[in-house]
Formats: sequence, C-alpha cells, structure tokens
Amino acid sequence: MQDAITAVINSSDVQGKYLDTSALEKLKGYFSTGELRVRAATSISANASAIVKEAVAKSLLYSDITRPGGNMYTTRRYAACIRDLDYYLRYSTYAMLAGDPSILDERVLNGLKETYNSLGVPVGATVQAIQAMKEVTASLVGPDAGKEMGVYFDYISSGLS
Ligand SMILES: CCC1=C(C)/C(=C/C2=NC(=C\c3[nH]c(/C=C4\NC(=O)[C@H](C)[C@H]4CC)c(C)c3CCC(=O)O)/C(CCC(=O)O)=C2C)NC1=O
Repeated sequence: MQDAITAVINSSDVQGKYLDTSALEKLKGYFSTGELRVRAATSISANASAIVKEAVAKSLLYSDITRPGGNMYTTRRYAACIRDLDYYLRYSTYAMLAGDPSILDERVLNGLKETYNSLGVPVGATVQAIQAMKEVTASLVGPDAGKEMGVYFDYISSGLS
C-alpha cells in the first residue's frame, strides 16, 4: 500500500533527486487537507451502517435484484451484498485518508471482477449501489470531503466495469 507521501518520495527517489516544486506542492495539498480527511473518516465510521442502508434503499431495494431469481434474493446473498458495500465504504475511507488508491487495487479489486462474473453478481447494479453510496456519503461529509471520497468510489466502479 502506498500513500500520498510515499508516492511523492518514491518518484523523487527513482530520479535520485530532492523533492522538486511540483512534488512539494503535492505534499502541501495533502497536508493542508489532513484535518478534512480525518474529520470525514470520523463521521463515516460513526455512520457506516446508515450510509450502506440508505444507499441500498436508493439503488437496489424493491428492484428485480431482491426478488426470486435476483442475485440479492435469499438472506445469505442479501447479507453478502451489504457486506461487500461495507467493504467498499471502508476501503474507500482508507484510500481517502492515504490520499492514494493503491490499497484498493491490492485488497479490493484484485480478482474481484472474475469472482463476480463466476458467481453471477451483476456488476452494473453493484456500480449503481457504489454511486448511491457516493451521494449519501457526500451529503454526510460535505462537498469537499465528498469529492475526495468520490475519487475512490469512482476508482472501484471503473475497476469493476
Ligand atoms: C475486502 C475485499 C473483498 C471483497 C470486495 C469481496 C467480495 C465478494 N463478494 C462475494 C459474493 C457476493 N457479492 C454479492 C453482491 C451483490 N449482489 C447483488 O445483486 C448486488 C448488486 C451486490 C451488492 C451491491 C452477492 C449477492 C454475493 C454472493 C453470491 C453468491 O454466493 O451467490 C464474494 C464471494 C465469496 C462470498 O460469498 O463471500 C466475494 C469474494 N470479498 C472480499 O474479501
């Protein structure tokens, strides 16, 4: 896993240089949003189950997916879906704190599409639910932190598509 600081340091190290102006600007941007990131992570963790629940209500409930024959039908599969959404929320929060998406590649997206395809989990509906979670999260944490979280929700969405 990488974060905004190691990303900048690694790329300077590869060139054998001290941090240049653009590297320092990146770090400045990251440090100046530190408070915002921590505050957002605090309210997301305090409201995680409500966020997931509202996103499911907005995107999946009472659709064909929750009826017999749908991939969320049966309590076991419904619970697996809710659990997956909670993974996406938690790992997006980690990535937002780190200011870097690499943790998503390593721990979430690696092999996920293949797993979904082999189990018949619909990717389109999953992406809709992730996008609903993005909206619900933004309304909780406000536009600036919401935009930053959105980067990682979108990262998962495009990694799945
Ligand atoms: C931390 C990283 C991580 C991820 C991301 C993860 C995902 C993941 N989701 C799974 C299943 C599943 N995922 C879903 C999800 C859904 N079905 C729908 O119709 C909805 C659109 C959607 C929810 C948004 C369902 C229903 C299953 C169970 C499918 C089945 O067993 O038939 C499985 C198969 C094994 C299992 O059932 O637990 C994995 C590995 N596991 C992990 O360890």
